[in-house]
Amino acid sequence: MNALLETRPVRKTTQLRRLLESPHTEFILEAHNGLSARIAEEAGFKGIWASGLALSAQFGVRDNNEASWTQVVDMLEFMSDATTIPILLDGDTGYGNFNNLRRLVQKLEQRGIAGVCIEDKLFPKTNSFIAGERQPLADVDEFCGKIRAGKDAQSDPDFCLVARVEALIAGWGLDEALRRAEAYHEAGADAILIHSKLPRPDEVLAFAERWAGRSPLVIVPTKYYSTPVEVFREAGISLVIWANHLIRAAARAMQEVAREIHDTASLLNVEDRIVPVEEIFRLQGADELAEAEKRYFAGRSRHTKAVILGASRGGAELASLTEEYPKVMLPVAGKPLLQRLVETFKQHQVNDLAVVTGYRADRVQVSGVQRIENPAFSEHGELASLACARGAFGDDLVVSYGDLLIRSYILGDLLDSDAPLTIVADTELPRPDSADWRDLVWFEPERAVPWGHQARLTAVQNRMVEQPPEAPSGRWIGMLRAQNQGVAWIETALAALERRADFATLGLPDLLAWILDQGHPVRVQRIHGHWLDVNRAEDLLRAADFAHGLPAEWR
Ligand code: SPV
Ligand code: MG
Repeated sequence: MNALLETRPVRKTTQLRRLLESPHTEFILEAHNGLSARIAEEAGFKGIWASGLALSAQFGVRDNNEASWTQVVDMLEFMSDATTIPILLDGDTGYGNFNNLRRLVQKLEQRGIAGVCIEDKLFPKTNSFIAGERQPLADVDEFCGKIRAGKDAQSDPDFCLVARVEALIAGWGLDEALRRAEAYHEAGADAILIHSKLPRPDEVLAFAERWAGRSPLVIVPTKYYSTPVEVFREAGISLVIWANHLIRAAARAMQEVAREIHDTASLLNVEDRIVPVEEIFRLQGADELAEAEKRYFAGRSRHTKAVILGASRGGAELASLTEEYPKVMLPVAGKPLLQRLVETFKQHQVNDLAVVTGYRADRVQVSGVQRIENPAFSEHGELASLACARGAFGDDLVVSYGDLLIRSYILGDLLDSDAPLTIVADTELPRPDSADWRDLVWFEPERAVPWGHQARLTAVQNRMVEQPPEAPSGRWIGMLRAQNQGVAWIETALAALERRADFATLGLPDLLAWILDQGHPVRVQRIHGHWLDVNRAEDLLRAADFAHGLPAEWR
């Protein structure tokens, strides 16, 4: 069939049949587990030899049918799942008589294995390179019955059964090898594997000449490896099996690295010789899972980042407490404020956290949080600190003042918002003569449901100087969430405001005001208490009560 006309992926059985029947000499490589199978495919091989030697070796047992056939088949399933190329199983003697082979063929088909090779020895077999001449051969008629049973058991017409002739290995000579091959061919084998343990290909080439293309011929040049493949091509060999080279490569690499780590008690010498863990992730297909999570697992796959502003020392009222520490590291009931906020984020699976530091940056120590320094914090307002954290923005971002304590549901609701930009505002207003009379917001119900929690921001002010025509609707608590275009609005606003001469004096409300001016909708998530910030020494006591869950008067 013309490959260009094929729309569906070619079945693995068909791929293997094509390799065997190809007019060219083809090559397949040994693999022994899912990872090595994928590596073989990535290297460009069109097929895999599931070697009995290598499979038993990776289990740490001998090539004497010590691993059960179901253990082999379980491993084959991982290998098949990890690859798109056909796998030819080295099925030893078929793990029993004709009946065992029938069941094996059915199970192999069910697990996506394209073919099986069986050898004319007796169960339990021994590797051909271990005293091969002493190994008994199967009775030809019995072996032919096994072949016929295997062929009758397959349901996919392209599943391949390769009959392996061990007569040369056992020292029975060329004529016996040919007699057996002819019988197996007659019994229905799709190909003949002629095996030899000589360091030169002579007997295999002699066999090929006399076989004269009666059926595809397969060889395993482990011992006569120095033969140029051109020789095999000229001899009309259909399939060459590189039968054990990944397990041997892995063993050497593991021995060297294990010894090095043990002897030096250090990883320094090995790090550059081994693949990075990211390469392991790639081989495992981690990217595909990340893509699938986007498609199928929307809620959980959200990757929200958070930027916490913690550069300032805190106001004059905290001066005596903040000689050594910035405000965010002040202890509340024995734990720094920032630590409490970080734990709230982590409760909601927001684990990608950055804190902008400035004053006593060295004292900001909270594990699992990236620190971004704003060296000019003393001349700068919060907006400049936010600009320092630009590199930590993703397409889903929470920005928060660092001195906040909130009940966890507030962040949970914020993370549920589907608006591009959402701020949290308390509808309870501070006293106009207090230091908290700032970050004031005006909003109106977003939908015609006056009792709903969602509202639409209409105005925002850093600090109100004049009495406004309308009383503020609430106070922004200093936490916002932006998603996708909302993050773009913030980035654009930062870029525009940075050009202003007074940039250093601006706060986050100025950013929100700029975004509102552009006509972008900003959602307000309304709350009523359940949070506090720390501006004065007595706030720390209230914060301790809050942290302990005591029903305190917070404002
Ligand atoms: C295997 O790879 O397990 C084989 C080939 O059977 S050989 O080890 O050369 O016999
Ligand atoms: Mg084998």
